[in-house]
Amino acid sequence: MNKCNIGLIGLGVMGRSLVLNMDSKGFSAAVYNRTWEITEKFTAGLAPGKNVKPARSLEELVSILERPRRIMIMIKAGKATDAVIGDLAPLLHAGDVVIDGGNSLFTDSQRRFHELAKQNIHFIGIGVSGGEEGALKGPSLMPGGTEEGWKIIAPIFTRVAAQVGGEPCARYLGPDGAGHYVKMVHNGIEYAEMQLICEAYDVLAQLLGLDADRLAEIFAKWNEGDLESYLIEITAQIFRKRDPESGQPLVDLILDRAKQKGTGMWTLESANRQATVVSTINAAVDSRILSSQKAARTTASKLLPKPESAAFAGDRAGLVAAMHDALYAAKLVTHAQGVDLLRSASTDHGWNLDIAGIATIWRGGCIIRSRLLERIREAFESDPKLDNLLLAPFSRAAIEAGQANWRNVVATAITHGVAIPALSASLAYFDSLRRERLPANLLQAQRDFFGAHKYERVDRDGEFHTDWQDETRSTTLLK
Ligand code: NBP
Repeated sequence: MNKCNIGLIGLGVMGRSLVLNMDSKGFSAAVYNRTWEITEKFTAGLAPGKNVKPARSLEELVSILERPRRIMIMIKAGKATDAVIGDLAPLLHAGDVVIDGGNSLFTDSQRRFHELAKQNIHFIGIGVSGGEEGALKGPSLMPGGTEEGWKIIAPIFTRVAAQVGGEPCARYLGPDGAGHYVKMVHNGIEYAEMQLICEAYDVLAQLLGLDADRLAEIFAKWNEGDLESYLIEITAQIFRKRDPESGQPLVDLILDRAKQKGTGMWTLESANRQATVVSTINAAVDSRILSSQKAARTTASKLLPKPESAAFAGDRAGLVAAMHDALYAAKLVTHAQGVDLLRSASTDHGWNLDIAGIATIWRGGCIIRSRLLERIREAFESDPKLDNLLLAPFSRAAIEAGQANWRNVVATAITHGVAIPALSASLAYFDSLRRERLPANLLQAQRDFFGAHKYERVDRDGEFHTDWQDETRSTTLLK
């Protein structure tokens, strides 16, 4: 019997789609699922000619794979993945490759990488983005782990991935948890971009009273320009969808309570540890949390005072155009913060992440794919040491052209009491970054006042402490 090119464990929606994708590219797959009936049903339902073989046990799966074995685990992240790796590892040989495609925490991937290395088994933690359709037709793949392991699986995964401009949206990113880290930051950016779009919708709907049909037109138009992206495109489609029973726009009937699975929160936790600012992503996570507190909001909506401003009486078309520029500027800030986080983690973990390469594999297949990523790739290819994405010539030109509109949108929304946490956080980041001097001088004085934490001065070297309450005693130079 011919042995299969790859084994896949876990036949949820992602596992099934990836197997079909691999088969369509000419790779044979052996599949195993904890619940046999699911494996049986999946393989029995396949069209004739598909090169997919069912396995009833991990032992059987391992026995029908060519060597070195490539085995992809596509199940619930966390303990379930550890349990499967624990059962699988004793069945493998040195040189085999274990690939975890779940949404695993990067520190779990680091641990698994080192544990499997003791057995000379290659571990690849691969971030998979694009949902069910991406998995089926071509996802963005973010692999990290042993470089040798990647070379063994690359012939399959570079074919399975989305292709943009003849290049696969899959490339080796770095050792141990690098792939899952990049996927985590991808998801953080995804959170921020979704929130920014929701804020644009809210401002246009609340202040201009635009209905779903008009919003669909605006988003579709935006998708033809600099804002072109998967998320803007699907947003236009969402506005067009009608509830079949009532005929109303379906979006208007959806409860305003958002859920999250945790990757946004992981991004914030990591950013905190890295002392990196991801304020737009932070605002997006906060917004989901606040949205989930529906009962508290319902009570507060009846009790808290509203702003006194009258209905919006400004230039309606101007506000729509301004929102375009505000969204683009905030999108730049979101990516600048994401890049910053990737770089600081890369330095700390020794991953040597290539930002232009990451932008390249995010251009297709994934949820944050957008026209902007091509610009980001170009910017970091021409200047790999670029300090901050906002300093790239194209970013500066875009913000120069759009900053009045960005400010106008933020000011208008705030005056009228429409919350725009991500749009305003991104502007605050920009306004802080571009200031040589921030009010942290006063902050240092406060810290020194109550905690003798010392401060530095602008006019001389050293660290100083002042007795702020005693007029007779002056500043002390401490070292
Ligand atoms: P699910 O996350 O819903 O997981 C379903 C699979 O996990 C089934 O095969 C199930 O087996 C298996 N499983 C579970 Br649950 N607990 C297990 C255990 N203790 N031991 C062995 N198998 C176990 O599937 P999915 O939506 O296809 O996602 C798979 C992975 O891909 C997840 O980590 C997910 O976060 C990630 N991901 C998902 C998407 C997406 O859009 N859905 C995108 C990118 C990444 P059973 O059939 O026996 O219950």
